[in-house]
Amino acid sequence: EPTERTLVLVKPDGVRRGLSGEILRRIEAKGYVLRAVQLLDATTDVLHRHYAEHEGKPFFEPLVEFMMSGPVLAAVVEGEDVIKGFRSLAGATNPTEAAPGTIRGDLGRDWGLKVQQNLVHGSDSPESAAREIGLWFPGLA
Ligand code: DAT
Ligand code: MG
Repeated sequence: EPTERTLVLVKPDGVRRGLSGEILRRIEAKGYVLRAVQLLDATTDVLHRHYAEHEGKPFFEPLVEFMMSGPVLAAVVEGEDVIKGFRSLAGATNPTEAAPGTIRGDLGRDWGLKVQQNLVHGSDSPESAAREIGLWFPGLA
């Protein structure tokens, strides 16, 4: 079967804390390949589309605001079962509950804010990955 791709974001908290390199290191150490990487200021349009599934939830607007609080590192990551595998590397959504050994478990914490600053995003299905890669890397083959 063809190698799978996922969309990874290092969120503004991760970039701000200087953890982009550590997070990319873990991805590469696992054996996944970085196919495209860019640092950018996310627009409200891209973020509303990226998080469309959460529109209307109480944390939605604070989440979009947080995602615009600083640069985001976006990456297309390739590898066998990388969609599931990266979410496993990332750990549970809430950093307090994320297992040690995971990105969120080792490096994240609950900052007591309304939005969980959990360092990374990873696509949750092949459909999401295709949609999100098209959104963040419109020119990518
Ligand atoms: P994940 O990022 O693990 O896929 P998700 O898709 O359910 O989690 O939610 C997207 C982001 O929204 C998540 O990374 C942090 C934020 N979020 C989710 N649930 C939240 C909640 N109950 N309170 C505050 N922020 C939340
Ligand atoms: Mg999600």
